[in-house]
Amino acid sequence: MKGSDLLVAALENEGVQRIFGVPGEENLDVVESLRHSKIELIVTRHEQAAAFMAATFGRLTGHPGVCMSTLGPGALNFSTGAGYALLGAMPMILITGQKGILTSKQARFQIVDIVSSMTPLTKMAHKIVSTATIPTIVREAFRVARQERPGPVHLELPEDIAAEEVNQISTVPPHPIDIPVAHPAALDRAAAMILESRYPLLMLGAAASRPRLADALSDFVRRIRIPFFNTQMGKGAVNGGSNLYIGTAALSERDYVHHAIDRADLIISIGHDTVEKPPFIMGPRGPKVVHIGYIPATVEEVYFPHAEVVGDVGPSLALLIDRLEGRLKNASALLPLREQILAHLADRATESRFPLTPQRIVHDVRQVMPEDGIVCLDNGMYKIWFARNYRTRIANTLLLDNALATMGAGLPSAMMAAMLYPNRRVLAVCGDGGFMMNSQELETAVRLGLNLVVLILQDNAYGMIRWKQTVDSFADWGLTFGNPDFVKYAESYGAKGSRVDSADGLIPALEAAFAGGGVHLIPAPVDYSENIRVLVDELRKAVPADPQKPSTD
Ligand SMILES: Cc1ncc(C[n+]2csc(CCOP(=O)(O)OP(=O)(O)O)c2C)c(N)n1
Ligand SMILES: [Mg+2]
Repeated sequence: MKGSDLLVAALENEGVQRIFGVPGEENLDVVESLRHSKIELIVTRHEQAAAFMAATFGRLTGHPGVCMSTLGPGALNFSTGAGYALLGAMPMILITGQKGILTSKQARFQIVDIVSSMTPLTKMAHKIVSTATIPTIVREAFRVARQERPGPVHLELPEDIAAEEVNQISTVPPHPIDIPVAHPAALDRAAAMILESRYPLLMLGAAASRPRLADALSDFVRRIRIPFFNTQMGKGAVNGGSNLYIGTAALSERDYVHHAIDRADLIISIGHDTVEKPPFIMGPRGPKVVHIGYIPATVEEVYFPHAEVVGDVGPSLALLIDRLEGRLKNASALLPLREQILAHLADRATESRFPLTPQRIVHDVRQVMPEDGIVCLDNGMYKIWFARNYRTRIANTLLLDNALATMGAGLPSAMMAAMLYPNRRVLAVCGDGGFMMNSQELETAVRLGLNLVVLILQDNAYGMIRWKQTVDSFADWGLTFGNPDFVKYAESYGAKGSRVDSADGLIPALEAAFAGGGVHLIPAPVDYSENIRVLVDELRKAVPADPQKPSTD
């Protein structure tokens, strides 16, 4: 047995079934050990995509996804994926190779200090210098990656340690860790504030989307009966409860959902993580906030809760609702605002203008996606529209990144979802900019035989930045580009492609693509003039910048 065999045995011991990556010569011992293992090696066409896929595996399952690269250039290509998992709280293990550490036969060729570069991008970055430590280090890496707040862990395995012969060393068996529930005093304090509140509102943040929380949170929402809104990454955290849904805070202020937020006197904020663009801005005159989370709230200029319930969120919520059920008189005080807020979101959703409006695109995608279908967004202007307007009824059915908010993750995250849920419809929605940042992974998707539809919103521009340019009164300059013929592009990969030529053409194109199976690209032209019309002009008029206290008073 050699070091790499031990590493792979330790990974098998953690239940790892797949590793994504691009090996280099420094990983060849590991590759050979994988060949004799039950773990599948899935090569991607860029390390960034491997990291996005591993992170998404962690996000959707709660178990760390694993990716592997060579030293130097390959490892540096993991940086964005590490940042994505760190800010997004996605458990992941990044394994990178390195030249031997006992001798230096190639001088400094390809050597950069990857452990140092990974240190600020991970929860832990560690160079393995002895085969004897591999079982404990791997166990510790998985423990740290999974522990709240979850995130990435980096392990560097030098090639001579990988190749070193070892006597059999046994792996460390994982055991379940049940984290503590909130303190009774914290629960009592929070319950008292909620009972006193006249206009309570629930907010579901990023950590509310942890896969293991879905049932307990859904139960809490149904029993408390206080209307809820969510942050972008808290979208789709609960199953059902849609009669209490009052909107998504895709903007920080002055959206229709802020009609309710601005009138609330208490916000019960579940799982908010301030990596997200603020869903509302706290100030001296605003509502009180009770933070409920796995970990304490970070204190920010825009977020400084008045009370906290810290501990395992599911069981803590069960204890909290026991203190509240049947005693809440004002639970639905803000519910009358719901219909009016949601009605605005339906505006122009069926308009037959072509190129398509963002509202129509969101509407049509919702028609085509079954309740359990998964939409994975890249980053661009359409993310705001999907966050505001796309309704979800099942947890984790809209995957978006409002943390690192990187372009390029839409396609790889959708590929991972399609691998995990082969019987559900999976749709990637990308801009023409973000799609091209990792479009090479179409080859991986085709090779893996995935069923996946990719909708590319074509404006021949970095649309979101162009929008910001206009909002900030800059000249419209420098942000347009050309595109390949996306249908031919798809075909050249052995995928399929079809164009949308009319407003009524999107639904049939999506339906046909899903029915046909395989990987299917659908480019659709988008009319982004709605960005200014709605998100700037209309909201400026409709939602005052400095709202007075509750008109519902
Ligand atoms: C890797 C990366 N580079 C740059 C940005 C800044 N950025 C945010 S959105 C955006 C434009 C996205 O263009 P596209 O994918 O075409 O979507 P659109 O907004 O046009 O719909 C840019 C450049 C980013 N978020 N991530
Ligand atoms: Mg674009």
